[in-house]
Amino acid sequence: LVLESELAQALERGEFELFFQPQVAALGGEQGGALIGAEALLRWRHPTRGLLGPDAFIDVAERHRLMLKLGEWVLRAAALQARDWRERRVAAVPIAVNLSRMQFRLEGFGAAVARVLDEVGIAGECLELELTERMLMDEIASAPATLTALRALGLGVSVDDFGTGYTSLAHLTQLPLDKLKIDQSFVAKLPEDGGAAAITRAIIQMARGLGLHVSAEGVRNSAQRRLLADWGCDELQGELIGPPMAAPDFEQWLRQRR
Ligand code: G
Ligand code: G
Ligand code: MN
Ligand code: NA
Repeated sequence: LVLESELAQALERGEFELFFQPQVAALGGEQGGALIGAEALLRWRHPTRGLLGPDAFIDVAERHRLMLKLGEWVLRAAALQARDWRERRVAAVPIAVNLSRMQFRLEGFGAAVARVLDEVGIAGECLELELTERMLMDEIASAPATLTALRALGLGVSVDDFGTGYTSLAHLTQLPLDKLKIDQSFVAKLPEDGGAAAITRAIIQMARGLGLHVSAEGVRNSAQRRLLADWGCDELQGELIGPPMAAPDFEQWLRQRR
């Protein structure tokens, strides 16, 4: 059990870190094509319990206002990493940041993002934001304006875990979005499961019809990669390509791949 006060203290002590999972073009070799992005995934280097993933603490942070502070830390850390990778010519790809519902609900969230970009000195194109269907539908009244403001800053907006929520398709066509990320539960059942295959193909077709990019998460084997590429999926993410890694390991992964 984690307490809010422990999280606040961890933030002050600098115990949070971002890991990065590569996102690559679906077309290319056995492990996909060119690097086109990296997803930032939050970790807590706990002094006694080791490396903790978000499942161990996000819910607690969400129940308190600490998630706003933590979310802003993540945004700034991702922005700093994007700047560092550009400056050192490691990679000039956007870093995708997972938003919490509390951040997305915040009035003036667009302005808060603009402030971080300005402070760090990067363009909006250096970041992408991932939202869940649930977050979009819960804030359907304010979502169009918020998304429009974010995209005006140059940020890409993706719908995470797509296919598991309850996005009204009517709303989907109206919202200014850039990308759908097919939930890994569907990808995990490929290639055997006919139902998962039908849903995956339908999402890819729909995304293309709506002019959205489409990415598949949790790609673990080459049969999955081949099917997704054949079906027209643009991007891949998953263990087959690379796991979430600390920044130095990500850089090493990238060097070895070239
Ligand atoms: O690596 P993985 O265990 O990191 O992530 C588990 C869940 O935690 C995923 O659903 C992911 O979207 C979420 N998550 C990871 N990093 C962050 C973050 O920085 N902020 C928020 N709000 N959620 C995150
Ligand atoms: O933000 P999102 O809910 O998409 O979080 C992605 C989660 O999926 C993270 O916890 C990440 O560590 C995990 N993950 C990434 N690639 C794979 C994979 O190939 N297989 C499985 N099972 N999990 C993965
Ligand atoms: Mn995500
Ligand atoms: Na996801």
